[in-house]
Amino acid sequence: MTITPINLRCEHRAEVPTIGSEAPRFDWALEAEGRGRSQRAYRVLVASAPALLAEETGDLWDSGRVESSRTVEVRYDGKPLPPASEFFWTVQVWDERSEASAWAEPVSFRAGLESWEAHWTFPDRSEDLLLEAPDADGDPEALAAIMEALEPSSYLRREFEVAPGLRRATVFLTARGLVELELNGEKVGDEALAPGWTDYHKRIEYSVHDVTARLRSGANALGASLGEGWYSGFVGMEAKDTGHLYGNRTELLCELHLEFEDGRVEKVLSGPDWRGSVRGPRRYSDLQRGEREDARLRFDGWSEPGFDDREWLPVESSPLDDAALVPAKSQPMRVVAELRPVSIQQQRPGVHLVDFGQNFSGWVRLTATGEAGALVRLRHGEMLDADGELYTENLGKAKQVDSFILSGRGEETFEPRFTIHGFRYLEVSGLAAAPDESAVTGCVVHSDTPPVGEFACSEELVNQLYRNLVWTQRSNFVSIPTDCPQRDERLGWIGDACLFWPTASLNMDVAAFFAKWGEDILDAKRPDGSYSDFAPDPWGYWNGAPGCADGSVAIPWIHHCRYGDLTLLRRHWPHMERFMEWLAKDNPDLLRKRGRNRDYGDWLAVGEETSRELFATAYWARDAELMARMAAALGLADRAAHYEELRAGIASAFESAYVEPDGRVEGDTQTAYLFALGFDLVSAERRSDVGARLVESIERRDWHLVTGTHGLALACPVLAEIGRSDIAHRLLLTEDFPSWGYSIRQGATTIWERWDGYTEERGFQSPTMNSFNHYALGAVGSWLVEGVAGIRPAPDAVAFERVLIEPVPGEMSSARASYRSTRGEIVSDWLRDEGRFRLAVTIPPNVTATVVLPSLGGALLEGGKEAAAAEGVASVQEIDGNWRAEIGSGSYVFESVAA
Ligand code: RAM
Repeated sequence: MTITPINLRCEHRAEVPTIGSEAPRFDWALEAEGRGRSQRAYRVLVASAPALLAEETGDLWDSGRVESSRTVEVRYDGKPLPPASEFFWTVQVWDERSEASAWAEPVSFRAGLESWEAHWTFPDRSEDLLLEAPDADGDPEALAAIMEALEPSSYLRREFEVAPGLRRATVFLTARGLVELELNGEKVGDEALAPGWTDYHKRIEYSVHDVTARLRSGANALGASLGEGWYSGFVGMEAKDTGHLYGNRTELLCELHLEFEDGRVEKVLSGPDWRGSVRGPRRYSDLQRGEREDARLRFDGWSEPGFDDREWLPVESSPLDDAALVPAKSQPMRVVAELRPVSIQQQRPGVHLVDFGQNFSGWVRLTATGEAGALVRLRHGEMLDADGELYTENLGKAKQVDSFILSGRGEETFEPRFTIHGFRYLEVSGLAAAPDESAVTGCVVHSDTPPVGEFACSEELVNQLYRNLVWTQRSNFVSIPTDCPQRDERLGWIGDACLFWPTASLNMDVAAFFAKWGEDILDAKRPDGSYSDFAPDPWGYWNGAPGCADGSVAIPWIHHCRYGDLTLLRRHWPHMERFMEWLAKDNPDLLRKRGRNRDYGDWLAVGEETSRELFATAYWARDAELMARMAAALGLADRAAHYEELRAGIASAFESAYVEPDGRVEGDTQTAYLFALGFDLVSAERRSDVGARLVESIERRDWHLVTGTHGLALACPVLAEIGRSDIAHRLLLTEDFPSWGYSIRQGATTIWERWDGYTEERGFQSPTMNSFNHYALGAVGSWLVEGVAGIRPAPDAVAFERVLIEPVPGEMSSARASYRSTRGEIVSDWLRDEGRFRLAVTIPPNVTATVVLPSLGGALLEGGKEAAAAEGVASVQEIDGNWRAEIGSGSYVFESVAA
């Protein structure tokens, strides 16, 4: 009967993270045979070498046996951790009978640099840059703009000697711009688009790589190539024609630390002794516009020792400035998957259309053969127009055109490095012959957040909806959570994110991802205490909008519920308090009448306009409710009382201002009812009238939702809560306009920005704002897992320490979801047929659950026997037509049978 600690993570990351200045936190999940298992005690060891752990010694920290069931946020409390070093840790636990587990497989983490000695380094650009006319997809205006802003990539190199006796070699790497580093002819690490997007004037992330195995005694070489990225390329729709948002020159910062057996440390630093060139193959690169490579200019062997760099130029370098250099907090971006074409068709002679069958973010790797100087052009788009041609009008200035110039030296492979596109279709032109299926690869690129959830049910339409929303998340979690991956916007809208976050965090482990983006949100905060509408915010002029800024309060709370992250709450708390003061300042009558700034309201509703004041006030009440809960979690009783009182005040102001005695809410819109109910803004005696009005408002639309993104996020949970889950199910299965099913019938493989992004009658919506890969309307995903499949945290449970398994089956015949929580895997898997409802449940050790399933008049069995007598089942009751069982950890198969 073993119990085993698994999934060891430090600062929410399984892969070797580099920590900042704070003492790191550890967590682990448990795996055990049998039922009702739990952890009674733990012991953590942290050591400077793995061999010490094998001897059960933690030279840096030995927590000793701690009598506690705690498995999340266990904070390091040992000797100071020396900078620029690697550490190893493991954990052992004792189960409920005090039997010890084996030690977990050790894992490691690193400490970052205390201070940098390297200099920002860039090639001398005094020479003619050999500017080249980029591909502007036939748009002269765009061409002029790109010409002005984009320059050839910088290449930098340096050789160095390594003496014998090397023990460890570590690279610390970042850039102003994007960087790829090569060592002795091969790329270091597998990251893409590093160092990602931050406000580079305030904070730049760096990555750390162990390269010990890649070095040899004697001559070695480093080579770095740089791209514009978010630092100096085109960003957002406000980039207009300028580019160069944070700076106009890309620069490298890099340190290679060589540690020798005798304790000596040598450093290879970016600085004046490097050589540089701007005459290399990458003629320009831009995240939105695309990239061009001229293979005739490839420098063979440039990152290997012995390369002839006499034509390369000296470099310039500059010392560090005030921007903080911090280790990357989140998983890096990577090529996470590869897609094969599902079809390749000739459009016209020399022009082929490739369909990858899936809308996604990334780029294409292409293998081609042809004459020297031949230009191969790759255009990327999400849709086809009525003539079957690539549709790119909705991209705005984000041209998404890559081009490759062949060297004529036989088969050549091209893969862009410093751009990213949102697309399903690729148009290739300039090839001598039709591309072979194996020559075209769709590289799926995003932040490598670990998948933790799965969902499937008996309705294929709903399964497609789920796949679409997962792909939309994958396409948009790219360094930050963007609204869309394709057009000239791609911004971290906090409103969209907070709607989707409950879903996002059930699909992927986004704990580390938000640890990073949360810092971007704080960097974008305004001096007056309000939050920006998106982050990072390079322009600094949109802030405080209802439903947007409020997300900065909601997301930390969601994280605490999912991951048990008090550190995150503490970090954000003072900022949230200031925001609440900012809200209160101009709204003494507790209605949010002023300070609404851009005031987007219930964004993109079709045919119903919800009062913006009502909308804003509802969010304020919700903020106050979450603030009260967070204050309680932080042990701030006074603040909790303050915010409870504020919430009650706003709710009653809301009710008197907007709710009539018969339950009619101002405007009579679906969203007004959903807010009143979902944010608990009407008194108990009016709830059922308001609920009835909500139902009427949906019936009036022939059982369709016409809300915008904010109303939609509440629809299914609220309908289920008022006892009308039948309507929630009906919405899931609707196929005519407006509905998720409608977009699926039009072939959607991701969630659309707008219900009417494309309609059979009108065709495409206005190209100025029409994305087919926007997650906000995918916020229904959490209800698929929590409602249909029925996996929910119990009220007030931290990191799923107590779970409620309560499926909402509707007319479906089966559904299954799993969620790999920080504590371990949770599964709910139900099926019904004649006279029987079967529910298989898995609950991880240390967790208890309440299981609720329909009573069919007969008995409740578990494993074929009476459930109440089953091992691990603490109690069984029949209440209001449902069975309710309290259980401990383990796997169970319940069956509710007819009389
Ligand atoms: C659009 C974005 C985003 C939305 C804002 C208000 O530009 O695409 O989805 O939240 O506007």
